[in-house]
Amino acid sequence: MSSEKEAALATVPNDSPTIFDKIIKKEIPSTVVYEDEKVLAFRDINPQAPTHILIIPKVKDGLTGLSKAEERHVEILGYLLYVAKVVAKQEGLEDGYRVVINDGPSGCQSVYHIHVHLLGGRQMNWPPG
Ligand code: TR5
Repeated sequence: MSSEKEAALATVPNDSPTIFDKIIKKEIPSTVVYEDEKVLAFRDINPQAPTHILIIPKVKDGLTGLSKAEERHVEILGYLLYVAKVVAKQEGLEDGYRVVINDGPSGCQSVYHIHVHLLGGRQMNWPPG
C-alpha cells in the first residue's frame, strides 16, 4: 500500500471537501476521459491496471461512500455504473474489465467522495486482495 493511501486511510471519514472537489473545479489537473453535467471520469494517479479510471458524481450530496446511499441517490448510482460501461467501451476494453467501489476503512476507501474504479487492460484475479 502506498504511503499516501495509508495516510488517507488514517483520516476520519467525513463529509468535508476532498481532493476530488478540486479536480471537478479544475483547480488540480487530471486526465479527463469523459465529462457531462452529472459526472466526471479521469485517470487514477496511481493506476492499478493499464486502464484505471475513476468515475465520480460532480455533486456529492452527502454520498461520501456507498454506505451513505439513500433513496435520492439511486439515479446517480445507476448513472455512475452506466458511464463506467460507456468509458470501458471508449477505452477498448472489449475482453472485460472490473468495476470497484471501496467503502470505509475495511474496504480500503481513501477518498470520501463516492467513486467507481474502472480497471482493465490486464487479467484480473479473484479473490481481490
Ligand atoms: O482508495 P479509494 O477507493 O478511495 O480510491 C481513491 C483513488 O483516488 C485512489 O486509487 C487514488 O490513487 C486516487 N487518487 C488520489 C489522488 C488522485 C487520484 N486520482 C487522480 N488524481 C489525483 N490527485 C490529483 N490527487 C490525489 N490525492
